[in-house]
Amino acid sequence: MIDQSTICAIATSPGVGAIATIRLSGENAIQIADKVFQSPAKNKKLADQKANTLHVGTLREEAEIIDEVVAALFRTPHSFTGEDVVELTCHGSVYIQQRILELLLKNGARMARPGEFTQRAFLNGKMDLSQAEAVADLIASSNASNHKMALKQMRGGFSSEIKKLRDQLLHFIAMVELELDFSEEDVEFADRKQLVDLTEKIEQLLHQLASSFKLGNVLKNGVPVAIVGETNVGKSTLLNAILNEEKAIVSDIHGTTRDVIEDVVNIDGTAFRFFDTAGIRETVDQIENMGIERSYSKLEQAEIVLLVTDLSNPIDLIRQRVELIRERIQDQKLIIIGNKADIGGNAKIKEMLDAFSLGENEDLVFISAKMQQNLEALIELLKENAELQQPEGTDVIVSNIRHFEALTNAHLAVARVIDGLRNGISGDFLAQDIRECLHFLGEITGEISNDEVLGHIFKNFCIGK
Ligand SMILES: Nc1nc2c(ncn2[C@@H]2O[C@H](COP(=O)(O)OP(=O)(O)OP(=O)(O)O)[C@@H](O)[C@H]2O)c(=O)[nH]1
Ligand SMILES: [Mg+2]
Repeated sequence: MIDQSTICAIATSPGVGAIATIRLSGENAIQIADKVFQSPAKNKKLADQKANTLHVGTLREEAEIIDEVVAALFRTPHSFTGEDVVELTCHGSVYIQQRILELLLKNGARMARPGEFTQRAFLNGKMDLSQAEAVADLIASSNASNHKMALKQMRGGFSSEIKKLRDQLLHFIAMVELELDFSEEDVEFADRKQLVDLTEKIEQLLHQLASSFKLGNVLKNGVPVAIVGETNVGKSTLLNAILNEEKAIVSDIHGTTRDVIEDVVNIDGTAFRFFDTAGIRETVDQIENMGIERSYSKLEQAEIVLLVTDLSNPIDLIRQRVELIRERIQDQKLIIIGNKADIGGNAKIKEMLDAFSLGENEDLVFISAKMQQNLEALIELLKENAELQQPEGTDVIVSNIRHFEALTNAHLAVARVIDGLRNGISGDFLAQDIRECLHFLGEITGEISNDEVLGHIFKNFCIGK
């Protein structure tokens, strides 16, 4: 049952602004607005006005004028929530915003819960679940690429493909189930050849979508960059220099950083997530060893590894450290950094250039993290290596972990269907596998959902959205 009560909330960001918007949605939205809104033309009521119109007027509590406002009027079903909606745009003082909210509450509205406007939009069929989730992503988007991705998803790019597949499968399950009803007669309504073709097509698409998640995750959370190396080489100094703040503790004591420290930086529209890790060395300290384990696991999860070395160390030691990390690198980009160039001197740089022949996926750069020298060269390398490859075959990118899990489950189920078809399993088993596949696909768009899942999704919204 959809809650019909009229809800209200400040929809613009909290605090003082030039203007602010208060949203009112529900069965009595227009009547409630009429109780407090007065047009300069006496007797003009919002209730008598056409949809999608703007009206200037005052908001009053009894005789007192609270503010001059613009009321935007939307009527069901043509509004964001699908209900009657009035948006009151007032002057942005916090006092005015609060007074208007109180006034609306007094006149019969109630405060909206986080995400309740979007939840109603979903429940009223204005958007499917993956689109509703994209609204949250869109609001949270902090750089050009995840803005684009969220916008595309909100406009339905992602779910329309899923829906199409699901409809085709629904057609087949109806046929297969019909066969079961006529099981004595040994008929085949569902053309097995066509079913094989369809499921193989679905399998391929699900595979592509699921594999786009790696990219989607990067777009949403930033390109993961691990800063690793020996103790005291200047990893934390480098993190601070990139972030331009004293985020991590720096000291000349070996083993200063014990746990992973992370932060996101936006560089020319691409988000990078940096992980400063515990320095790697032989130690009997249990806590430090746990930290070192984490350093290795961050290295494995990263797309780009910054291996920091200290130019004031003997070249043999540096080489040994580099080899240690190289062994752990799989397909990550490795950028070897000769740090402390300010005290290492040119002779050491030359020595290091001679000592390393770089692999295809490797680079070498010399900097001084402390003096902030040549950081631009490092940033350039980061940018070059963050150019993301769009997975082939689909321009849709999955960025939501819930979708990824449902896609993976659907993928497993469709693989079982294909297997079953190849081995000629009986119709009832086939139907069961198809049902399962349908279930997981439906979870993504919200055709199959439960209150727990919905509650979880919408509670992450902010109030007013
Ligand atoms: N001269 C010079 N000193 C540096 C540079 N970068 C870092 N240092 C110094 O090196 C010491 C260690 O720096 P940290 O950033 O704490 O090193 P770390 O790699 O994070 O060390 P652990 O956390 O112990 O693994 C500090 O005294 C820094 O001031 C540099 O570019 N030049
Ligand atoms: Mg450190």
